[in-house]
Amino acid sequence: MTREERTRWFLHDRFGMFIHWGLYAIPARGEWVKSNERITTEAYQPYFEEFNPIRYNPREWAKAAKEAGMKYAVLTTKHHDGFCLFDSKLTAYKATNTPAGRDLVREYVDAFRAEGLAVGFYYSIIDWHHPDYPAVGNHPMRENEEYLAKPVNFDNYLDYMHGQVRELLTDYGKIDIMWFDYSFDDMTGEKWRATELINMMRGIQPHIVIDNRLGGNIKKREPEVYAGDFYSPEQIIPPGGIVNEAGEQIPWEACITLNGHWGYHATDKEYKSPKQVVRALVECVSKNGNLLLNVGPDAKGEIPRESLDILAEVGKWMRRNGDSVYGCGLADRPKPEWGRYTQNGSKLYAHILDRGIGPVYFQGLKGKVRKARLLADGAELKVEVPWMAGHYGDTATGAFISLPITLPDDADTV
Ligand code: JFZ
Repeated sequence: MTREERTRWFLHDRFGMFIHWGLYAIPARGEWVKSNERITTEAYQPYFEEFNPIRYNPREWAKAAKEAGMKYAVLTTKHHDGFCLFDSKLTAYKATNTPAGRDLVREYVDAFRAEGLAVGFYYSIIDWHHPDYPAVGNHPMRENEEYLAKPVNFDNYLDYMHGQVRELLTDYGKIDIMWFDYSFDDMTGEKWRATELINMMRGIQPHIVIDNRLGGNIKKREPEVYAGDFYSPEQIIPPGGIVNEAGEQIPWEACITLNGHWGYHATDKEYKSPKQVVRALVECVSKNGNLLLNVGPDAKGEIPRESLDILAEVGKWMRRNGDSVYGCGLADRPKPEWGRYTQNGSKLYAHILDRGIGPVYFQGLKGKVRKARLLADGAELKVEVPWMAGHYGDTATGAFISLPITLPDDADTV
């Protein structure tokens, strides 16, 4: 399969749920807490012995994602702390050995598939727990000098890492996305035996869409086999979208948190508004990208109320305006001053983000608008040229569309 064939559904669906969940939900200070606070493996162990998400019901998570208009999800199967949410045969450091006593990944896959969403796995190639992962970069998982001096056999770790990826792609049915995280400095590409890894993966699930964090350069005309299927900007929407060396659009997905943390953080209440989320999604699609919006469930297994409320509001907008997102992408015209265009074939969607006064001006569309409708309620919109327009030289090629004075509360898409 070509990258274009693999990513066709991904570029159509545009909007996914990222889920960062693990032992770090107990300290509730984000997923990097072990590293940031130099917590030793010994001091982190009580979280393992205590982990028991009694209210974990991934069907509720899947319904919240579906109601928000999301079409796929990506769950952390193992984050940097090395704790596995799945029943790996290669380690005892897994959810089935905690009081939870269950394969949390299997329940996630079953629940999201049951709600009709595509299913993805996040997998950290960095591992602060495995004895043969070295202390490199800013990953001080070796807590003391004696531990730092201990020699490691990195190939043993790579056998473990490859083996777990094989487990994930063999034991849980059809998986749609593999979201690796992350290469850094010289720890990239073949340092992970990435070609061998990708070839193994494609042998098991040839259709699977893979991110670009194994390394390589996805922007090359001929990228490495492990450079991935999509570019993965984080906490930012790339100003001009993402193109390769030849100027060709390449698939990308911006991953963004709802507050300031990926993993559950009990006191971070700085959440983005539903309107900010909708605008971020529209901006991504207008630049031919996807949005992977994160939730960080708590130690009991529940998505924070604030996140659920935002997702519900976004879902209201998506139910009335989703046609301007799904199957849409970069428009064949420059960004207008009042907002963003998205386009699907001959249908042009105008997202009026900064309305101004009077009719909205559409540069270059004179005589080209067959009909205009407010997407939220289907109301007809008048295409008309205001009598003063003749006096403005730059309107010779434009069209003016008049909008109702009061738009339906969530309708700003024409
Ligand atoms: C990584 C993780 O460390 C983080 O916890 C979260 O899972 C996020 C989605 O991915 O964050 C990164 C990855 C790479 C860089 C910075 C943060 N980088 O290359 O600077």
